[in-house]
Amino acid sequence: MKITSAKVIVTSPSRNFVTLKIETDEGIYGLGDATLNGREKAVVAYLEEHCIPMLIGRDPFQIEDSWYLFYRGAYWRRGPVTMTAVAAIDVALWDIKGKALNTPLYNLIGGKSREKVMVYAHANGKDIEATLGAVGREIDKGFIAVRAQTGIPGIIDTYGVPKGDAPYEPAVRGLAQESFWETEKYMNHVPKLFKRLRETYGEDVHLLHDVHHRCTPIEAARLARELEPYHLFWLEDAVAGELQEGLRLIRNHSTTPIAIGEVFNTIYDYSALMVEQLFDYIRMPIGHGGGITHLLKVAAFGSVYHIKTGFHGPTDLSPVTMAAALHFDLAINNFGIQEYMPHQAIVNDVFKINYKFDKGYMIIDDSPGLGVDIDEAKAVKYPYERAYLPINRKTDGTMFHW
Ligand code: EZ4
Ligand code: CO
Repeated sequence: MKITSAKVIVTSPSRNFVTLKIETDEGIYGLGDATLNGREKAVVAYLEEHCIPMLIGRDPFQIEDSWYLFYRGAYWRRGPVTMTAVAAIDVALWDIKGKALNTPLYNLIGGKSREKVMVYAHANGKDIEATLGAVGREIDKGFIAVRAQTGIPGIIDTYGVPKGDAPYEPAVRGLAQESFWETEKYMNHVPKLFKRLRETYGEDVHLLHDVHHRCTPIEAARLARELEPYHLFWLEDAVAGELQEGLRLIRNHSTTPIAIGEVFNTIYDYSALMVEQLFDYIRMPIGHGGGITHLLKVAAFGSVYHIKTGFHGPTDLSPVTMAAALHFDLAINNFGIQEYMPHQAIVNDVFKINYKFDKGYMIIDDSPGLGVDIDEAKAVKYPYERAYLPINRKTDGTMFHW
């Protein structure tokens, strides 16, 4: 089999998605997700200018060699743009192989280790009362794990809480909007939310929280310690992703489990953290971390240290990444949990999906390959629209982490 062509499809049903489609001389094609929220066109250019010309004529079954061609064969390696492009190529090749061998992807990477994938929902509200209600609604839908984010008195807007009634969506069309932040108010408020959540919903529901990179190491250590009585499933991105050493301070002060890595893109962002066992859950998604080939290595390395996966699954990853993640989550032993932020219904006008939510878990059918398809005629009905993630300032104007 040979790769005869490849193209990048950009579509925006409610939000932008970038999809790589690789075609072969046997009529089989594969899909990869190349969406990098707010920087979509950078990945489009990287794929079109630098990767697609090198793909033509290659054997799509040589996935490992292709991975190293696009990773090691680029002198300027690593980084989110590059690794999102590498991921899209890698996932599309696995999709082709599954279709050619007429078997679901999970069978190519070890076979099923479980029948269904535990997922967590998002719940948020403008204050503690509203967040309590939102968590209750997710539990009523059947979720057994819920991430809770709440508005903070005295802070205009908070990560994870939408301004109006629309579902939370991180990127907004147009240029970057400004938000404002005060860590002190946040740190005093969040433990009150989790106290109320445990009083209201008991010990059994898994509760998660995302700090979204906003604490210094000593602040994060205090927060993790103050949340300890509420037994979180995890505290996510308690310090900024690039500050690996910061996790040591959290560990020294708390037993709250730590998740990190949604902005990481290779094993080299994690290796010291794993060996020193400074965190518990790998967040790097297949779509941004070099694809299935690389995540298999990251997960295997983590398994040595009893670290589990908990892949990022926001709306800014397309159904192609969600399906790839679900196959992966089914197959590996050290799966922990999968984030599930449902796409708006209009996304299904462009993408045909093969997974569904069922009582706290996701299940996926046994279509060959990934099992997700894209309708190119529908995709052109939703042209790209520039969108940005917000920027964040302290209330005195200092540029801060978003
Ligand atoms: O802000 O995916 O855990 N989830 C998150 C997300 C990220 C967005 C950025 O594009 O932190 O909401
Ligand atoms: Co996050």
